[in-house]
Amino acid sequence: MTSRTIKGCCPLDCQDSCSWVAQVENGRVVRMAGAPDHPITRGVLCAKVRDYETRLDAPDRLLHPLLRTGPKGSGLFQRISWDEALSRIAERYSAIIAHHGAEALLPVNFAGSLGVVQRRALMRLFHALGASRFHGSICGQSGNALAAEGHALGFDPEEVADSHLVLLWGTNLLTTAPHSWHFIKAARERHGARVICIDPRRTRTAAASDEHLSIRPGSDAVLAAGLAHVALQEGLADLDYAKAAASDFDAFCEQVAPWTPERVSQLCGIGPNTVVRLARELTEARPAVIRAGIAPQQTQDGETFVRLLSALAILGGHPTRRGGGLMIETGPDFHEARAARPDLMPSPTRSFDMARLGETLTNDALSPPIKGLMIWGTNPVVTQPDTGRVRQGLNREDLFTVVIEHVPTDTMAFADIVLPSTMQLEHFDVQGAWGHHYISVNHPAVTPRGEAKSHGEILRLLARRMGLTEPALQESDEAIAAAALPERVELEALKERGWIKCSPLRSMLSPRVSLRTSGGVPLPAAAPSPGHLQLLTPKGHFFLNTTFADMRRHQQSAGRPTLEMSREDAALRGLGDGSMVEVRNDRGSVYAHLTVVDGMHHGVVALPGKWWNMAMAGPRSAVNDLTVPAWSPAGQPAYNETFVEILWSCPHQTGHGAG
Ligand SMILES: Nc1nc2c(c(=O)[nH]1)N[C@H]1C(S)=C(S)[C@@H](COP(=O)(O)OP(=O)(O)OC[C@H]3O[C@@H](n4cnc5c(=O)[nH]c(N)nc54)[C@H](O)[C@@H]3O)O[C@H]1N2
Ligand SMILES: Nc1nc2c(c(=O)[nH]1)N[C@H]1C(S)=C(S)[C@@H](COP(=O)(O)OP(=O)(O)OC[C@H]3O[C@@H](n4cnc5c(=O)[nH]c(N)nc54)[C@H](O)[C@@H]3O)O[C@H]1N2
Ligand code: SF4
Ligand SMILES: [Mo]
Repeated sequence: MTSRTIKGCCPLDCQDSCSWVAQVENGRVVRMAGAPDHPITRGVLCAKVRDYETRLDAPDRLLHPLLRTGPKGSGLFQRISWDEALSRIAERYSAIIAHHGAEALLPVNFAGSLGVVQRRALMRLFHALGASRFHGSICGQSGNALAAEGHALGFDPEEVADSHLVLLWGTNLLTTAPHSWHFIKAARERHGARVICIDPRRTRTAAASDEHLSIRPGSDAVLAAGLAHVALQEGLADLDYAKAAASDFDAFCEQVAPWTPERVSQLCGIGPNTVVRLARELTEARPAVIRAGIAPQQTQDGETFVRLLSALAILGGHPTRRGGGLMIETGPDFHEARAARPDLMPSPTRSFDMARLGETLTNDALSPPIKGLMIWGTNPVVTQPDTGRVRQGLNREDLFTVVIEHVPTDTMAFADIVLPSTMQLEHFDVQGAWGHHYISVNHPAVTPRGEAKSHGEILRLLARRMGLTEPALQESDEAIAAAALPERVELEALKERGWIKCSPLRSMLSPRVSLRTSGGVPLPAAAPSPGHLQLLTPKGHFFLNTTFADMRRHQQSAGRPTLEMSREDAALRGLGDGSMVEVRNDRGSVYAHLTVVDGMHHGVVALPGKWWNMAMAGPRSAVNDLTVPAWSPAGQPAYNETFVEILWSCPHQTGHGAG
């Protein structure tokens, strides 16, 4: 028996970017463990990934290229060879370019794999062809916009151990970035730091905190304005620092002046005394970290939310101390664009907001219209807002769609050609992170299952088939990965060591940022009628967005699609634990089992986990069938501004395939 251990890293869209060790015996991965000496991972993989090797041989794993044989969306395909798949793609893309120009092609990608080869390599092909591009994000786009203005949205999370107060603002860290808890625990032990969690739901993170403030969703900007009001009125703010850091400090003070604790309390559902106490704790801590999640950005006022949290961090002078400041996301010095090679574009091409795919694909006014797509690392039929319109677009007979995937997804069902992609245990890759400062390497542990190929290999094959001679389109996966490394990191050293900490250089001259919000302090979205409840769609503990929702073990761990409701709202409707309910609004309906929970803000329901339709034998449960087509000015989908009615539903009406 041969046995060896291989160093790799988790490619999923999670802030922890863990390093792992795969134990391989006789060509099979028999065990996975977190790298024991990695400062973030510390030997432990999460509840989703601890048996990641089982995904290699999942019963639904895509092993061969496929050609669609049934209507779009039906999921009917036949196996074809790579040779045929490449020829068909090359022919169709070439014909589209000949008739409509290269801008009729559009790549669509998100963060399904954070590996730079899996994520960016194929962009070289589209850039070289002169295809349309995409920008924006379905994740934290409000934060991205504020970071672009110069706001500091993160720092080395290991410094959190030196924080004296941890304010968790709309984040469920024990589910979504569980390893970050090491540093919160250390802050408690070293400095007696208090941990306060502001969340409409009593999550496992809220339960593990010292205090849970159950806030009305979307009223965070109001609360932040109230905290600033108290800090300024009581003379607690670090005025010297705030005046130096802000370009419009006086205007900001004027803006928050009307937000008295009493007024804030009426909108947020948090008592006025608590608002005052929180303001004092937050500004007096030396320092405090405001650790915010992505979910509270998911409103039409996402940018205002982030701006006000940045203002609170500045008012307390927190960024001047180790362990203090606003923390939403942070990453190592790593240059993904260099791997994507936008310089290969023959001339600047048009770009579409990736968070509005439905709109782009159904827009008759586009010239040229989008005629050819390639989708990888994202499952837009489940994760985009306005999924009805996404499906309508993907249903177009004149649209040629290639999907590269691991397993059949709701999106893959609309493909003309499907290409099987390697999983992280089967390919070489390198990645940055969005929650810490390590660059990680991933060595392949086993050879690819079936005929799966890495995206670097797909790039090289397709470029050759299309007759493209640009040398960058033939570079090896290692060369593509190396392009993203900063000058101070050698690929060979990274391959050897597994990870290298590479904090971004702190700019000595941070720009003065604007704290005043345009359009005032936004009020929370209101229900369209009294019976409606606000629907939150938080992350599931056992899924990574839509990934793993097809896996039996993960489904069993997650239970079933579940709607969380407060005791008060359930009693009002005569609903009890376990009732099958229809969650509906004028956009559609999904089904879930009700669970009555404590600590949930009244008027709010939550359906955790991105369940999808194809992976499930039962009724529809994909939440974005319900979410509103609304975006913030920067393009953040306002998933949270969705209101629904809840109806008791007879089991026989919702059996297999109903809805
Ligand atoms: N297990 C697991 N981990 C994940 C993911 C996953 O799917 N599963 N996804 C990854 C990704 S892509 C991301 S972006 C991150 C997201 O990480 P988080 O932002 O931490 O995740 P969410 O569960 O979306 O939201 C966190 C909390 O915000 C609360 N919330 C919702 N609306 C509001 C509001 O208006 N105000 C306040 N104060 N709180 C609100 C929700 O109740 C929820 O408990 O997690 C990553 N990690
Ligand atoms: N209602 C609602 N909608 C949301 C959210 C929400 O909280 N509520 N969250 C939003 C957020 S924060 C995010 S980040 C997005 C996530 O949206 P997506 O990125 O679309 O979701 P994922 O499930 O992460 O999709 C990853 C897909 O990539 C595939 N994949 C993974 N690795 C590879 C690979 O190596 N090669 C290929 N070819 N495919 C791979 C997986 O199999 C999976 O199908 O969803 C957004 N949508
Ligand atoms: S999903 Fe996150 S916590 Fe789990 S192994 Fe991957 S990086 Fe670590
Ligand atoms: Mo995300």
